[in-house]
Amino acid sequence: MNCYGERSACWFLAIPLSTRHQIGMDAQKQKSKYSIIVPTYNERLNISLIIYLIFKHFPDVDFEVIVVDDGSPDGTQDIVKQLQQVYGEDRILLRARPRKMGLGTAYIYGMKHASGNFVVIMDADLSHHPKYLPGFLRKQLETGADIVTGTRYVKDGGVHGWNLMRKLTSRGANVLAQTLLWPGVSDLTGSFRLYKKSVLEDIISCCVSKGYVFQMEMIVRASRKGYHIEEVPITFVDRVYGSSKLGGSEIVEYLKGLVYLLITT
Ligand SMILES: Nc1nc2c(ncn2[C@@H]2O[C@H](COP(=O)(O)OP(=O)(O)O)[C@@H](O)[C@H]2O)c(=O)[nH]1
Ligand SMILES: [Mg+2]
Repeated sequence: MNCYGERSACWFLAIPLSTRHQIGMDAQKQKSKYSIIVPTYNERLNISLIIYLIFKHFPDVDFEVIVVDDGSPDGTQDIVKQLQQVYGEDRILLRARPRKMGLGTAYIYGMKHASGNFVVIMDADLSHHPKYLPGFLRKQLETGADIVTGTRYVKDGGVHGWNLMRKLTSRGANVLAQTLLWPGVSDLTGSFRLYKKSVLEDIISCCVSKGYVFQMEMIVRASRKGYHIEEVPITFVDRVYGSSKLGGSEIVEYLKGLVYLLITT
């Protein structure tokens, strides 16, 4: 059949490739829904701002924010309930647990309530700035990646506001894991990531760790399974309000997790 018979297809082929690519990306963006999981423990002073910034930087995207709060004594949940009044209970979901049960299980719990086909995981304390979200999304649309992970350890990425000890701990943990595990990803201990939901479900089901090491286990297992992982540079800024929940016991857990991954992957 000639071009007149296939009018709509021919019309599309006449459009430059880059524009067609853009149209395809726009169409996929329109179809996609992003579930943003934000675990919280005592984030009363940060949660409003992070949600405001997510809405500001993700204006034309279909998304929901799932706050997984572990019974924060500072009343984080009261603030989330007020935010639900402002933004709607369909955009801000509060999924509370009775007590602090660790980050790994918080992600799993959040994911079970996610209705999107993509899941973003980010901290509540503004260390993961929502201004990077469009870049994560663009990278995924351009490459079709299964996972897009924020990285501090490439050009244009970085860390701001940490003291030398904390920088050394993070860098040391990352270098140690890189040397032992060879995952092909520059930032293993970061936790600002975008996943296809099906991929997240698959790797989560293989992960055993509970705390901070969970993020490292996920990316190492994803890499071993051959998933397509892309990186975008981010600057991690230390929290202004509240305090870190990373303590000595988490560091011990991290080292145990590293040895476990070395043996099992
Ligand atoms: N639901 C839940 N959230 C947690 C838990 N531990 C930490 N978080 C949250 O996870 C994110 C990262 O924790 P944070 O203390 O900032 O760790 P750091 O950035 O490594 O110092 C923050 O949003 C915390 O509120 C937990 O046990 N349960
Ligand atoms: Mg933090």
